[in-house]
Amino acid sequence: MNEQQKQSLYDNAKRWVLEAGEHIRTKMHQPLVIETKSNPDDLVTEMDQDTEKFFAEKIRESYPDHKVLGEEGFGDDVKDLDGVTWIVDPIDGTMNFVHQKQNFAISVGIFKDGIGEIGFIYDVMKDCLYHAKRNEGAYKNDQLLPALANSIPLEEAIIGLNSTWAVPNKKVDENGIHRLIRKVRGTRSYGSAALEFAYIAEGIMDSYITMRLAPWDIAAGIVLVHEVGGKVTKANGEPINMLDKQSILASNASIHKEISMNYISFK
Ligand code: 2AM
Ligand code: CA
Ligand code: CA
Ligand code: CA
Repeated sequence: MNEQQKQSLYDNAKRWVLEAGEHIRTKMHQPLVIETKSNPDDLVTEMDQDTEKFFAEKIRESYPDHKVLGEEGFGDDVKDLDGVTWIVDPIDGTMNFVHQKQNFAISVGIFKDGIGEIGFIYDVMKDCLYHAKRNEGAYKNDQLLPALANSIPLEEAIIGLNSTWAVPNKKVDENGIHRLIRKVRGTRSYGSAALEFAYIAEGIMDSYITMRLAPWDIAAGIVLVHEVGGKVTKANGEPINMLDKQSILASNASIHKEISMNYISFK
């Protein structure tokens, strides 16, 4: 992919992300069909499905040789990341979408031969677009995001966690997580993995630790966080497998190593 092709891919993806967001906003107050998936709290709506269909159609029409990996099953059965793959979460934070009508995002990551090239995280109700191209910096709307500070002590960090950590869990060394919670300045839980990644890229949160995320939860976020010098790994520091689900530690570099080495032992 040359620079011009990359720019045109980026421009099309951006247009579709904004168009999908606009569509969601106009339909926001219409009644929703809500179903559940793996458990009663795992929600999906027609809007998740329609938005993913919208992306799959646009991508297939313009880029028949690209692959689509999406949460709701309208993409392809992706077995490898050879060539160009669009990794799409049509609505990240569906529970927020349903209950709060805000605090959800469209997340689109474009990978080439396994490397994250382009990322979009669109906070639909705030009309705020986080975007990045590899080696060209990350932006919040028109504002270039500065490189993350490299010397934040853990005592002054804010970390994103969810309630998984407050209940007993066989896999988790609660001791480590509890020590970490006592050590840091504060914790947050936003309910959208994509937005938590965006906040790390923006430098308003220092780490995000979570149990089990899928490729579409993290694809765009990885591109953004890398562009500002942050690190994304499995919770114990091992490299991510972009075709699988896994725990995640996304963080500015200053505390990434300390957290993965001294506080977390699970995969
Ligand atoms: P989703 O809204 O696209 O499903 C919630 O803390 C975050 O975890 C959201 O980003 C949510 O994405 C993600 N998540 C991943 N797997 C989930 C599951 N099985 N149930 C609920 N949220 C899940
Ligand atoms: Ca979901
Ligand atoms: Ca998601
Ligand atoms: Ca989703």
